[in-house]
Amino acid sequence: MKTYICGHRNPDVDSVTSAYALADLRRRTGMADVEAICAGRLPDKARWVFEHFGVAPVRAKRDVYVRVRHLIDKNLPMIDSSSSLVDALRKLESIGESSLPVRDSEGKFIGMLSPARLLNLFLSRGDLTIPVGRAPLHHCAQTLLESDPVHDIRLATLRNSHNHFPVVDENGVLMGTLLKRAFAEEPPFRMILVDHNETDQGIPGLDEVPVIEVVDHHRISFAATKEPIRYTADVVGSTCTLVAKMFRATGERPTRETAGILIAGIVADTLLFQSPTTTDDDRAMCTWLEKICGETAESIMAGMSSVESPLQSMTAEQAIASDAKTYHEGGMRFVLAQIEETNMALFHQHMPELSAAMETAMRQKGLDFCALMVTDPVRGSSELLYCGAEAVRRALPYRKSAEGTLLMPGVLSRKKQLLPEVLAALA
Ligand SMILES: [Mn+2]
Repeated sequence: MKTYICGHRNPDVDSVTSAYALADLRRRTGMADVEAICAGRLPDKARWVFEHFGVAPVRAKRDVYVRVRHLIDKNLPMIDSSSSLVDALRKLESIGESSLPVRDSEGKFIGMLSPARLLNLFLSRGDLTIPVGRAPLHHCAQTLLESDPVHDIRLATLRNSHNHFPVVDENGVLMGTLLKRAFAEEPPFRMILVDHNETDQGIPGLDEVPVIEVVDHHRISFAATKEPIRYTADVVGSTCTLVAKMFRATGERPTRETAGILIAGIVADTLLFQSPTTTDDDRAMCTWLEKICGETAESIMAGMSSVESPLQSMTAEQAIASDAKTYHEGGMRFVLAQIEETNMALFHQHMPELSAAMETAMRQKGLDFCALMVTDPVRGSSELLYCGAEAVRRALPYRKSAEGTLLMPGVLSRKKQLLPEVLAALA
C-alpha cells in the first residue's frame, strides 16, 4: 500500500526536507511504496535546496482525498461494443458478475450489459450472436467521475439500488467499475506526518486516511488512534534533527545529498541556531551531517538566503498565505502568518497591500484577527503587522513603530515567542 510522507500546509523548508529524508530512511528500512509530498506550493528556498543537491524535489500535492479512481475494481473487465453478445454474457457468467460496463470504439461509456435486460431479446429472437452494441443496454442512474472525492458520492451511491457503477473521465471515456463494497475497504493509502500533528494544519483529506507515524516538534493535539502508531516527538529546533537522530539510531548513514537536505531543514527552522528554539541536539546533529555532506551549515543557509525576498517575488495574498497557521483559541479564530525578510524597508513599502490582503482574508475566513510576523533572520528580530480585534492588540506587549507595525526585538519564533503572548492576551 502506498504511504505518503507529508508536512504541514503552507509548507516551510523543514517540513519539506524532513519529509524527503524520512522517505529515504523508510525506504532503506523496508517500506516499499513510500513518497514524500508537499502540501501545496513548494517553497522557493526548498526548491533551491533540492536543485543544489541535484535531487528531484518532493512532489507538490493539493490534497489526499480518496477519489473514485482509487476504488475502481481492477479485476473487472470492460466490454467492447463490437464483441459478440454471447461472448460477453459468458464473460459475465465466468467472473460471477451481474453487470459490466460497455464502451464504444472510442472507449466511451455507452451503457451497462446486464442479462436481466436481455430476457426479452432472447425470448423474441432467441439469437445472441449480435454485437453487444446492438443489444438493449441498461443506462444506470449513476455514472461516477473518476476525479470525484469519494466522500461526495458515497451516500448517494450507497442509497442507489445498483451494485455496479461505471466510472468515466471528464471526456466520458470508461475507466472501469466501482462496486458498492469498495466503500467498506481500507483507504488505498496511508500517511506519515512530519513537522505537524494537528489535522487542521495538515494536507486536506488527511482526516480520511490512516496515519501510521508522526515525527514532530510541535505541541501535541493529535486525535486518539485506533491502533498503536509510531510517534517521535521532542523539544528540538527542527524536525530534521529528529530524522537525523533516527538515521543514527537505525545505523543508517545518510547520503551526501540527504545529509545536506537535513542540514537545510535544521538551519532554516533554527535560523542558523539563533532562534530560541535551538537545542544542543540541533547543533550536534548538524555537526554530524556536515561531515557527511562536506558543506557547512553557513554555506547552505547563505544559499537559501540568496533566493529572492518573498515580498519581491510574491503578491501580498501569496505572502500572507505562504506560511499561515490558523488557530482557534479563547473563543477566537485567528491566523498568525510569518515570512522572512531581510529588507524591512521593502516590507514597510508593501504594508498597504499586505493590510488589504489581510482584511480580505479575515472576511473570507471569518477571523477575529490576523497578524503577519515579518522576521529578519540576519538582525534576529521581527515586526508584526496586525489587523482585527483591537483588545487583543492592546494586550500584546509590543511597542508600536513609526510605521504602525509592532516591534518585536529579539523575537524569531512564532510558536515559542509570539503564540504564548497572543494566548496570554486572549486570557
Ligand atoms: Mn519545523
